[in-house]
Amino acid sequence: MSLLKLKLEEKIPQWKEEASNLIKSKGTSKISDVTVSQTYGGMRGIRAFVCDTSSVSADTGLIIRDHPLLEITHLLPEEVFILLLSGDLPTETEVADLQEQYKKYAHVPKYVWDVLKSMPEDSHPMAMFNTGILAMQRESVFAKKYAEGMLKDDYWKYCLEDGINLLAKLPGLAAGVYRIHFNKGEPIEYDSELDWAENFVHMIGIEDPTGNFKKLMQIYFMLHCDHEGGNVSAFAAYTVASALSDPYYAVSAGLNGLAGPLHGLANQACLKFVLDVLDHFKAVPSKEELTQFSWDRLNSGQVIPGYGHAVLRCPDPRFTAFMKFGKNHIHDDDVFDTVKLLFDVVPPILQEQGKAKNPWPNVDAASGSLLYYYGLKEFEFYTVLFSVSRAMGMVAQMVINRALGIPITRPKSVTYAWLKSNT
Ligand code: HAX
Repeated sequence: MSLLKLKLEEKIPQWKEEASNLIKSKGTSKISDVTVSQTYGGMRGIRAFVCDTSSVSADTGLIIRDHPLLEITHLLPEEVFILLLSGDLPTETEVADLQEQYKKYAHVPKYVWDVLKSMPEDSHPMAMFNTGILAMQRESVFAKKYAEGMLKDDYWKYCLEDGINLLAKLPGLAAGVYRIHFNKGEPIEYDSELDWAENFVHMIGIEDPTGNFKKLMQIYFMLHCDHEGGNVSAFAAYTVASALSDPYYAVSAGLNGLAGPLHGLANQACLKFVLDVLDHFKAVPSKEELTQFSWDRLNSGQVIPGYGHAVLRCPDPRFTAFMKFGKNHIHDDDVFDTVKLLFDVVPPILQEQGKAKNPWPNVDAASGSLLYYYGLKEFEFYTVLFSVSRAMGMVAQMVINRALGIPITRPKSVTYAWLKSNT
């Protein structure tokens, strides 16, 4: 049995007891009121369910299990997954144990490549990635055990088994999507000497003479891992998993949400915007030129990708971490220099325009420029990388929810007529 599973076996009874005591003592206490505007406004700000893996505060951003993100950016993705799930910073032995599990399950079955190769050439990499995940749904142990009549107390165990099995394959699946979609040759097999993120760099087949691309991918996969429970992808996965759809279905559902331009797809839009700027000016523009360019874009009714957020009201710490990486490793690069200039120019413009509640950059404003620098230039692919990482948060959340016995999601909708006569 994996060390992570053993650790959860110890912790889950305590988590269940805490939740049950809280429901007994404070079950009728109110934590939110709902206004008419919220019913028409994306349910923004309504406190309606629990997510313990991470939280996002308006002025700090992402906090993973009580650790503000900027204090733990050194963690490997494997370490952050254990932290998300268990609440503990892992020991070296626990990390090595998870890495062994990943190696055991890393091979992507050939039928997945056959399916992906048969898709039309203009299929989006996100559609291919999600198709790959759905094609593997037949591997779900959770679904098999459910059909055999597993006990409710065992749901989380098979959810975890599927989750680890799936996470193990995601770097390979992502790299394979890249190679097939962009005609880079056959998918490359996993190397058992490398860790999860290093393997992605190995399997995508892009040269990394300095080793810095591997470092970037370690931090990239770490930073995107989770963003509490109410964002589109996490909430979609939460809802689908609550129907006891297995992790393959539920992660895929979440990632279909991540594929939206207001959510994860913004990172491809963001780099495209930066490249459009460079294409327009044929060089890094002056501050005045970029200011005018940004106003023109806003005035034409388009958003500035990579800026704004539904919850944050400060520069996203994930952006800050990427900028730090870029400033340490990248010098004299037009794309990264434009990203830096945008950070000077865009917030005051959005403040002056007065529409966006948050004028600051989000996670997507810088990440693409770093990938581009290391040779991953096909920005249509970027959301797939976001997905590889975000699947960790989704899996962690669904394991905990099954452990706590969270029932099927079913909020109540109301009609316009009901609102008119009841408010
Ligand atoms: N550029 C221009 N206008 C913006 C803006 C931006 N970057 N951000 C917000 N606004 C506008 C909104 O479009 C909205 O305008 P309307 O009233 O005309 O509809 C107004 O400001 C109020 O919006 P808000 O309340 O501040 O923002 P929302 O919570 O509705 O939306 C978004 C949050 C992230 C979707 C939004 O800021 C946006 O579209 N940003 C650009 C796209 C982007 O970067 N998305 C990635 C977000 C991070 C993420 O989830 N990654 O996965």
